[in-house]
Amino acid sequence: MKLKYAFFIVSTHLLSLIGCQKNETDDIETVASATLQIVTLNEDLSYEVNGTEIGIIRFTKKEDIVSIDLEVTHFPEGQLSYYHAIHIHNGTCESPLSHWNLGKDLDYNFCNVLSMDEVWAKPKAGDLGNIFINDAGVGDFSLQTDLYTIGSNDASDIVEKIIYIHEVAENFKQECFEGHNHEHNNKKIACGTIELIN
Ligand SMILES: [Cu+2]
Repeated sequence: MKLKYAFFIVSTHLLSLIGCQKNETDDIETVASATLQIVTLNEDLSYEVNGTEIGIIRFTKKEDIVSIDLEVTHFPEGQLSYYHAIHIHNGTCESPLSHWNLGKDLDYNFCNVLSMDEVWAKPKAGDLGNIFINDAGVGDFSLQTDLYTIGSNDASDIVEKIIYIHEVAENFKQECFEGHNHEHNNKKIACGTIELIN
């Protein structure tokens, strides 16, 4: 009888342990990522993704917040020791289209839209910011936002959008406050397609 009771205690304890673990996995964030590869411009103005990986960007969603972490480890020579703009674009790496703007047309401006209770301060929803790449070709960038979702299949979903890292930095704040029309020709360096992981 005693032994049976002990077994009961142990097994309920085990069950509650399993229960705990399950609760933790229920909490598990949705994750997406893109591997960034160097692109070259073709004569017909399409791009070729050349297979040289320079880094990875991860998107992790927990509750309503998406954390973005970009790690660059092998930026190409000749582009080092300065800042580079990072954008989310529509289209494909081979045929990139305009900046992704959360399903809104490009006239819609996100400068004063709130992200995490602070103004986004960048014209397009797909304007992530600038990453500093050091002289070893290494850099990282991170950002959190409640504007994006992962795998929701609606206008805020970043899955299947593309990430582009450009040659030079952009002054997003100035673009916001001077009625600036975003018509840069900022050379494209590396691209990746955002894919759902779980
Ligand atoms: Cu871009």
